Amino acid sequence: MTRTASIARATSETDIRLTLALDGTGKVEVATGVGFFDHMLTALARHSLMDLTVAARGDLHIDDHHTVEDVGIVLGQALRQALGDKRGIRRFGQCLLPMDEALAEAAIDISGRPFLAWSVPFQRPKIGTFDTELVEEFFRAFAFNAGITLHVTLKAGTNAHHVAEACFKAVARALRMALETDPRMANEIPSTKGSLEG
Ligand SMILES: [Mn+2]
Repeated sequence: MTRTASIARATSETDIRLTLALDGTGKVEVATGVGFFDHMLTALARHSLMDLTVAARGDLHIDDHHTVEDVGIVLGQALRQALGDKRGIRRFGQCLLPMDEALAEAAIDISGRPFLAWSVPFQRPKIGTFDTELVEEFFRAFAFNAGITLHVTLKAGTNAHHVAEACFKAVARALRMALETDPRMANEIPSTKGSLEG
């Protein structure tokens, strides 16, 4: 069984095509028109070892908001689809990730219950032209559409580029752990309820 998904989504604000393979090698091809966001999606794929392609055309003449949020929606939908009934996965994952002065912690439960606990203060509103508040928007859209519980907490950090990047890498590493199959649980759904459908 291959854990992959391919989704196309078009609205009046964005047009997104995305493919995802959970058991990949971190192969990435992303073009969203938002440079810093491409940099973050690349980090997310590389460090989760998911293969990811994203081609997005959004209403960037307004700002980056719709594009970033909608890629989060589609990536979440793709993750949910690729996971199927979640048989055999580790389900939980966590990572404490340093990047120079920044230290970000991510904890994930592939629970079927969407939740985002976000505690990441940015000291600057912008990274280049990118609004730092969009990092939270992305992860909320991702968590809610994937149906996962996601906690991200910043332990230290002042440089906004480092803070954002540490968050993406921490989530990537936590995801990698949670998505992995557990040989001791090969055909089991890791829930006492017998379902992780939410
Ligand atoms: Mn960087």
